[in-house]
Amino acid sequence: MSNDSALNYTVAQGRATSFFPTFERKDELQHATHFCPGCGHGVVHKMLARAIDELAVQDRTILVGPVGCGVFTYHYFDVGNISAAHGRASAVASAVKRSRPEAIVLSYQGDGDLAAIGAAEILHSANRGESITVIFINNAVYSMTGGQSAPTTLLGQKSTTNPEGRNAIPDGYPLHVSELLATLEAPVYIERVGLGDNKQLMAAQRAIRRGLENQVRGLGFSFIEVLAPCPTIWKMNAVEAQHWVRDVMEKTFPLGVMRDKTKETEPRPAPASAPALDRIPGILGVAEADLPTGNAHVMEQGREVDLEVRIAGFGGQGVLLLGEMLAEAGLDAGLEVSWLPSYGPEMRSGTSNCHVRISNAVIDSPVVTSPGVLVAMNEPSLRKFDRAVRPGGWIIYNGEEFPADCVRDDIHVLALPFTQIANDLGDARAANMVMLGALLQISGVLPRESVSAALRRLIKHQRWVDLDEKAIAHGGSLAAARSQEE
Ligand SMILES: Cc1ncc(C[n+]2csc(CCOP(=O)(O)OP(=O)(O)O)c2C)c(N)n1
Repeated sequence: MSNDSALNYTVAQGRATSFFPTFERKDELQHATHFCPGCGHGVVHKMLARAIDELAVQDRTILVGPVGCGVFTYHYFDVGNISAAHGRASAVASAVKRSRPEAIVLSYQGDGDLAAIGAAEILHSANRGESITVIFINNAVYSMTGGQSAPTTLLGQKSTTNPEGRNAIPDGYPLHVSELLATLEAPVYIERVGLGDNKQLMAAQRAIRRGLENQVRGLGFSFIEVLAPCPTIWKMNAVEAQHWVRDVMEKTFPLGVMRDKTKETEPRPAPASAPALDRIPGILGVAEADLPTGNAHVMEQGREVDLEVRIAGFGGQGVLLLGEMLAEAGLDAGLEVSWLPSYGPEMRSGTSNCHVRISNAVIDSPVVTSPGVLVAMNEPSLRKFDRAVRPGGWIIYNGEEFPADCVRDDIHVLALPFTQIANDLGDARAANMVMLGALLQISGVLPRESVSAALRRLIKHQRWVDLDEKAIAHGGSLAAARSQEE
């Protein structure tokens, strides 16, 4: 190990402590990373790990990883790891930093992730001056998906989506993210570095360390853009790709410090903690009694409630409203609830489903994988989810006949032509409410008053309120009759 005080960095041999000793992704690859030879990600990973070690912040570092070739940060860094949805890493990092001000929070992102789908997130995170450190890997392409154009693709550079090369008209110019962010007032430190030769590598290590150091000092937003080789997609060998960074990329993206306010910036105060719940009516300027979720019909104490429901059907059948009604009624009853909608891509007639949980304990996850009750509004939805229903559970199915190959002997089934029944009551569109009535009867967890209150809150037209009340009551009696048959 040697120490060069003039450059103020340490050349360390061996594995950084903040790397895991092995990569647990594939048995035969414990000794190797998933990166291609010469990939800039691997180099930056090493620099980042070294900076974390040198600043002794491994125990309090939280790394938010991207979608892209950098997606596996959690396989390598022995720190707190979070995977963000594509483009959202800086927004996730902002939230993490606000709730854990003592943590060193890093957002690690590629140019597709940060400059394309995540352009809004990075712009606003920077503009808010969030006290996070962003490492931006600019390799001028979408690598993970096979080399499509990125916002940073150079003029003339070929890609799978632009085989003749990028043209300013109609493709626009390479996006200079560092320069763009440097027009904002809040960022404290912005630097673009490269991995094009040894001199650049040393400057990159220094910049990454500074980015972290700024956060250790409690300063605001730090951003380090790294021009990084991607030999595989660029169709070069590792040495050619490194030289391309230095000789070609750098001409479009000049290296250097674009912003340095670290000397004159005071540490940012930690964010105020969220107000106590009992202060919220005062802040909103309303009397507690007027709050919309008044828990008006609180269930009797001590009764265990744990209802997990999956509701599925075509868009337009009122699947989401059924779930919302259930959750709203649960809220009214003073219970913990979650409602998680899942839409198909089509506006109408696509599939749609939602997850609802109602419990008197805190809900850990809104995802319902093994429902106690499945409400299937059509056959495809039944076939999609029937096997997931837990033993002893119920399927409420909208159909005259329950398909023979879906029959199970460890669950209960209520199969009725609910659309026809609703039509006879006045409108086929109330089928969801007839099914809700059956579900309420079967589960028996929610007071009638809570259901009425939810109905009145969610449905605006009196004609529908009246019809839905009738439909819910009718669904309840159909289910009660079915239970007596059992
Ligand atoms: C919402 C969403 N859209 C698109 C994709 C497909 N996708 C995966 S990675 C990627 C681009 C990654 O490019 P970049 O951020 O430059 O990272 P690199 O692989 O080059 O390191 C895309 C478009 C996705 N996973 N999710």
